[in-house]
Amino acid sequence: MQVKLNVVAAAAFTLVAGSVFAQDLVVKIGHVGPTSGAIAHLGKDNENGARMAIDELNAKGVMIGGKKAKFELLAEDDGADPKQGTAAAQKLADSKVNGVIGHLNSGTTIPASKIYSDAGIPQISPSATNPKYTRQGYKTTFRVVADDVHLGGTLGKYAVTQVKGKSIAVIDDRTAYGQGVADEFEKGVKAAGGKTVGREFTNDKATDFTAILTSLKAKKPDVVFFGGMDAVAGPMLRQMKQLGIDAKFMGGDGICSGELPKLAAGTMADGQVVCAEAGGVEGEAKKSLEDFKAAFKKKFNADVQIYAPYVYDATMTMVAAMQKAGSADPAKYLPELKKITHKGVTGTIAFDDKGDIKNGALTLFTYKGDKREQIAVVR
Ligand code: ABU
Repeated sequence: MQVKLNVVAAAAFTLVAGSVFAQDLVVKIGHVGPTSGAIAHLGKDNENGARMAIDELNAKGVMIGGKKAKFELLAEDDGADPKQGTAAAQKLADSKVNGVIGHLNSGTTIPASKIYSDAGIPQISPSATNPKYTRQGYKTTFRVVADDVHLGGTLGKYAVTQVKGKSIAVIDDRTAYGQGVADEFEKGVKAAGGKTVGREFTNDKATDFTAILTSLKAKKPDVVFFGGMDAVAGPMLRQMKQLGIDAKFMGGDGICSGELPKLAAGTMADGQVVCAEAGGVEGEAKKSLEDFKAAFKKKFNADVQIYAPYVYDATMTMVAAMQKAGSADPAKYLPELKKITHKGVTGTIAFDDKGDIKNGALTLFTYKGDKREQIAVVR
């Protein structure tokens, strides 16, 4: 008799639980970044930004079209490799994700964007800065940071007018990002009336720069610009010191991480490095960003590297569009995403016709000791 009652009770529970679950709306958000390899620290930073948003949304109990949304994060590792990037994109498209936040690198984001476009899946990159990403004519591509035209051009001008560089050397890692931002930097230097004295290249896995640095040393540079990521910039700074190259070192957002001093193993002089994050806030808006960074540290026991707040904002922006549309169906919320204005921790997010952030900012930083210090926010 007792057994029979238990069976009836279990069936009733299943029915009740089933009806509750039937009213929920499962929303799958894909995230892709390199969580393995040399820049895994940046990939994990990004992924944790997405995790932070998803956990908050689930705790809040967000309603979409009258249903309680249950958000699932489908996190993929692309190893910063274009082939792995497209494989991850295909996997997410096959899983019928409602949207994608990523990828981190331009070299993976651009080829992956075709897959998402073909599948009609909205994609917001929180960190890929190569301009081509949003200039392919796809309706599904968005980015919440400034692009390399803005980033490289501003840094090029800054190298001439503020750093007072007279003989500027340029190195890039031949990736979509590194080469692109270095090209824009050179254009910026020339537009400001400055002079570049040499251009060398390496790759994103290199560890020995003796040959290219020796060649540049002969040209007596007072500024070296590197288009690439922090995992390569750190050892490059170490070897510049070993070779006695006493020059300022500049780079874009890829080197502008919290990890750079560690990667350079204490060889960075105070104020030697100048880099820029492709976003930023000023005045009262800084409080939200500082609060985010404190909450991130509490949750993950790690400092923000660069782009976790932008990933968080990208995720929140996508979900805000779903709420406005009353649907997580990509075809229904995409028009809302195009016209959204979302107040995030990194500032106000709204997109232009291409999907680029409107009125994007840059934040210039230097390092004192092992701490990144803000120089200025520029637009
Ligand atoms: N924007 C720097 C790192 C990511 C990328 O664009 O490749």
